[in-house]
Amino acid sequence: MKLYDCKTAPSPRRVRIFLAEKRIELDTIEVDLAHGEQFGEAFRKINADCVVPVLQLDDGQCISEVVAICSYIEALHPEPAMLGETPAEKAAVLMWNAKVEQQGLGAMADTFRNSAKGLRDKALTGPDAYPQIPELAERGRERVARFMHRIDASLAERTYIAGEFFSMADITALVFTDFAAWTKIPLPADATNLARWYSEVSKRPSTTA
Ligand SMILES: N[C@@H](CCC(=O)N[C@@H](CS)C(=O)NCC(=O)O)C(=O)O
Repeated sequence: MKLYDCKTAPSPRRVRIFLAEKRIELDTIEVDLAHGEQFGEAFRKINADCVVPVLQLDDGQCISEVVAICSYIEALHPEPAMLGETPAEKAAVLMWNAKVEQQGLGAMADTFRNSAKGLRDKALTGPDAYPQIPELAERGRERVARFMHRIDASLAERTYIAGEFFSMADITALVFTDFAAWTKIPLPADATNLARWYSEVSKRPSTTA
């Protein structure tokens, strides 16, 4: 198996942290997103959507989408469980992971991709050109701040994002929060539960993966 990766991008980082939590090492192939390698003929054969991560199995099958890759890895290596153990835990992890992806990372993507100078006609990932809409960048910043308050409120009731156990949902939320910090969107000053959680999960050795 090998992982098509990009060290600077948030989505493949989610898979690297997931693998590190499970102490799995995989061969990786760095895809140079900054220079457009994802749009070249060779990578399009790996993923026609032109995005990383992609896990390529030994028989050549390519699995894209972070959740699909992590589900495959969890099925092969169930311990430690990162997608929940009981049916209720599994549902909570997928539920929170989807919320963080859509409301957190999705809002961050709107903010970043609609304002970064190098992405002028690439406001959406993929092979097609989409011009930036500056209003979406502004709306994205507002949505990020709102969503941070939303997870702050839920973290008043539980230790981790999906319950009393560290999971895939925490990895997604950590990558979202780090991505926001990198684009100079800080944690809201009154989000004390989120700050407690962020400080705790940032200390995990897997986060440097
Ligand atoms: N929904 C996809 C998102 C993948 C994605 O957006 N990857 C970004 C890096 S974070 C990418 O490859 N971008 C290529 C580009 O910007 O052209 C997943 O879960 O894997």
